[in-house]
Amino acid sequence: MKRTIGLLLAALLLMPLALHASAASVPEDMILYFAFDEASGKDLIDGKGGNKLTLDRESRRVEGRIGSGAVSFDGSTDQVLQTNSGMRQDLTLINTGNAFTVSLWVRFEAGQAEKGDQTLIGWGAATDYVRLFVQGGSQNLGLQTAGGYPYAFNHNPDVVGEDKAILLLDSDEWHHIAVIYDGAAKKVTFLIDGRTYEGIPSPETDWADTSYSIEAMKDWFTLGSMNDKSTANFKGMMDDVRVYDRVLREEELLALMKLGTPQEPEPDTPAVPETLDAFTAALAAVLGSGAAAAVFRRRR
Ligand SMILES: [Ca+2]
Repeated sequence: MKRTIGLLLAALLLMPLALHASAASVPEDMILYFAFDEASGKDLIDGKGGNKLTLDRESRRVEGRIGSGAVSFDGSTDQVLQTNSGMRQDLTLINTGNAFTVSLWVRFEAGQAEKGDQTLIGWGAATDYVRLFVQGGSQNLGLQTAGGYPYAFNHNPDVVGEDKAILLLDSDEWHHIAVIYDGAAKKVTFLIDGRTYEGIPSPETDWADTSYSIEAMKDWFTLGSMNDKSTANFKGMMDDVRVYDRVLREEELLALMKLGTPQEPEPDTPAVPETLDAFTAALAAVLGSGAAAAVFRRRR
């Protein structure tokens, strides 16, 4: 009986370890996850599994906004991070007939407001692509497919004022960006630092008649540039890129935004004893010293 109590207590004491392990798992509905937290090297591993990007040079690794690492882009035409090598070929990444959510952290270099288009993420080939970018002309955050439509911005590009995306982003500080595409409603929503902006389609846009499908990594998945690597390059830093195959709820996106901020310690979490003596002492605190000693006499 006492041995049973001891084993039960041991299981209870070890529970925090088990809970911690499950909390670290990657959600099923996430289809890509690049944390950029590898200690060194050029490989960028997809935490969801099965995919890999490659840095053109290791020095692009910088201090992370979430976790230990992030990657930097210099905005030039010949030193752009991207590759499709090592990517799974069976992955339906973006299909505008369905739903998807992209979440990432970016840090634009200040003074880049006059730069042309800056692509954050691109999918697909030169003639069949979707990209998330800041447009040079309107200076707003946008989602675009080849041919210019469907094409949506975080608000009407004719609007001027403090809501211009580039004014929010062009600041040498980290910002959280999300784009949510609701395939059923044919609706695009952008979030910048937790604030919602409805996507305003361009006049010729008809999402309802369009079902762009980037079925696989047959061509390109790029970070910081268009598919051909040489145009619309991003200048700044990027971290924690996540792609989901559904619409994320607002509270889920706000939780992603809070990642990396200092967390309050969990109250009254029992410490896990590292030695048998410490374990005996912990057991004695619950059972009394005589009962604890009896448990270990039997085990020894
Ligand atoms: Ca990171």
